[in-house]
Amino acid sequence: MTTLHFETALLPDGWANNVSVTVSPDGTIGQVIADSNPSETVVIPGAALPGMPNLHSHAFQRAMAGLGEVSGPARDDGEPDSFWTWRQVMYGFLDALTPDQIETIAFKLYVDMLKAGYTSVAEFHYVHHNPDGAPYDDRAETSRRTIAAAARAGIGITQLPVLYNHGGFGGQTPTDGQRRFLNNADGFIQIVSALYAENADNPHVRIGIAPHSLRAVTPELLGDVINALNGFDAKAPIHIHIAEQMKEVDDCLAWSGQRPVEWLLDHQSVDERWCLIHATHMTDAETDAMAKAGAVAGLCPATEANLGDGIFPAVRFAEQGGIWGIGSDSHISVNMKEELRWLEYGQRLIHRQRTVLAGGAERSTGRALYEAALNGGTRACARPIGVLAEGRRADLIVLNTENTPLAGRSGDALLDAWLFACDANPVSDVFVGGKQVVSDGIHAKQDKAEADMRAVMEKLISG
Ligand code: NGQ
Ligand code: ZN
Repeated sequence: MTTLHFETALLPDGWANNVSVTVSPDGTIGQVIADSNPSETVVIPGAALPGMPNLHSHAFQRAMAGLGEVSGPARDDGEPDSFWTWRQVMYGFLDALTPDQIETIAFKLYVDMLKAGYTSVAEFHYVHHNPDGAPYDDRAETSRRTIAAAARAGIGITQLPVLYNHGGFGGQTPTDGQRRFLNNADGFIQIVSALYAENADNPHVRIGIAPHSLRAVTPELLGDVINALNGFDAKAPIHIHIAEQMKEVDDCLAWSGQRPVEWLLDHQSVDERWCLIHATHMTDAETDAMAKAGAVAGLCPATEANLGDGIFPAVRFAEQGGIWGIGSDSHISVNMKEELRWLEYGQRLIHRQRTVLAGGAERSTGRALYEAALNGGTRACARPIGVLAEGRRADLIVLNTENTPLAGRSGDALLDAWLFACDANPVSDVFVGGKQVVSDGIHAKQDKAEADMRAVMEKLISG
């Protein structure tokens, strides 16, 4: 049992000073005591907060961040650059990516996530096969590499192997660019069962599944795989991309007569184990029904802006009691404040109001955003995280409060200053399962991660 002492910390019922947190050898919090007066122990200066879950990641995309910003050739059909043209660039990027490279990119990304204050990640993992599209000898090869990268970096992971078998609604034939993603039910369940067998007793790892989208599966395949999953774990998380683009909504209507969220709510028992990624384009009725179902909205504002998706109806969803969390998705940036700030700013711009997600009178917007994202991220990752309390993982971050704009502030004002007014990253220390992985802003393996990543990027660009 080790004990950590913090000058100040955000506990479930608010801020407290002189907080001691005991951590058992397996990384779980024992006791949390406020106003304790440690004598011989080191008190960690700054403000401690639960570490943030990053509920949506495609790790490999970090290596192409920024490469999709050049406008494409003017096209005969007059279609502008869009999500769909970006997706072609992304598919091209997968032509040669090796398992070693996949692991190196994820390792560097996860080191950067920890430094940014994310202490766990839900990896929506869909590059399963080799560049020809044939499975590796070990079908779970690239999934294992991702879990290994998380272990090396020291971040908790919810690994979500992706079910992907079709190129569009109604079981359309996949395109060549999708060849590395494809599995039928049997091949997919082999991956899931291998991952369950290996990670059953590891408190840092949780396994779930991610049907990629309603475009990539048929209703039958979706049902079969969820039934099989329930044989392993009837509470395992299920994540799916949904209603991100208007073309997707239109194609779903043409296929089924229903919109994507409407279809899903009607055909699956969507509840708290589900995380609907993006869910950007919903009617009011869909928004209310999704909130009522308890599914988490997996919001990725930086990526959604980058890809030109649209703006999620966050105000209505929150008013209906909807639960949401944040992810950095394509990793166009790895910066928690961008996700939370842009979520709030998008809503301010639409509604022409301020403090729109504060959730009531005289509440700090920063605190409300941070706690909502902790809550949704915890549900989506399906691990005992997100709160500094007995029985949860000892995953926490410490903000350096010595420099402006945090200096001289306390309590919620620290969160408002960080999320709205900080340009530098004030995260100084990060603990995962009670183990310190970032000290004074430095991750012990950051130089190795940077050197290896640079070598991969040079190779990928030179071909
Ligand atoms: C993805 N990304 O799987 O990486 C997707 C694009 C698709 C986002 N949805 C591909 N942001 O949805 O077909
Ligand atoms: Zn995604």
